[in-house]
Amino acid sequence: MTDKKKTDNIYSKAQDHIVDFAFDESVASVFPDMIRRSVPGYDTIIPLVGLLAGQYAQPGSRIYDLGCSLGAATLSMRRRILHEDCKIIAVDNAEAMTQHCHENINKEAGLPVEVLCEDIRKVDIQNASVVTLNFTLQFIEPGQRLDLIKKIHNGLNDHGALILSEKINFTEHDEQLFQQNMHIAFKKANGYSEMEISQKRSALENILIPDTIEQHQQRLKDAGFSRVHVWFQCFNFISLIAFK
Ligand code: GEK
Repeated sequence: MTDKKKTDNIYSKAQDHIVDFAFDESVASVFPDMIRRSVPGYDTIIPLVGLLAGQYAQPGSRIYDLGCSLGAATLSMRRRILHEDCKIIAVDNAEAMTQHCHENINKEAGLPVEVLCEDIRKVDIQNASVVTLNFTLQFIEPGQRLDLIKKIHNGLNDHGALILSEKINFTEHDEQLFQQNMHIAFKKANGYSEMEISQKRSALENILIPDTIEQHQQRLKDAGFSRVHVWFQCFNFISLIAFK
């Protein structure tokens, strides 16, 4: 069972070789602590994703949470969607994540939720009114991102919404430096040491590849979305909503 109080100290000891970050059991078991202390605004974004989903969910449709991890966004959306004939599909390709996600979903009642341990690039999307990619697209190979966004666009009903949260880069050097430094300050203020921050940065280097806001906006337009709004930003973390 996921212990919400379990502290992330994965990178607290010096490591000879930093292996690429993996979403395994050691990460899944400390994930709520890790993401809250690492992603500025995460604790605000989660309930607001539920609020947005409640606003845009259409009766009789499907709601997708792609890269669901332990199901935080799924649970938040389930609490806010009032159409009883909606169904949520929560997908993650890390088995450790989906196992904990199942347990979390079963702890409370609500709309039916199907948890799939699958690659989101392979999952079939149809009759969707809301699709959430909450800090997941950044882990997809950059060359494959447009195809995934196009697939989501195709699977959305008219006026359906994609909620896309990401870590971002900035084109302007001084802004990049400022936002990056504030992110590091945020992690230090949350108790991570210099060594933990730098070892985690090395482990994520080839795995988490941020785009700029402009790249996201362009890609969403290229995939066919008609309107794109930035609804949240905290340092180098943003969330967008795009409408079909
Ligand atoms: C939250 N949304 O708490 N297919 C399926 N899942 C994937 C893939 C893929 N190709 N690539 C990565 N993942 C969550 C947080 S975490 C963000 C999302 C973070 C999954 C991966 O296994 C992990 O669980 C998730 O995407 C990213 O709102 O760790 O910074």
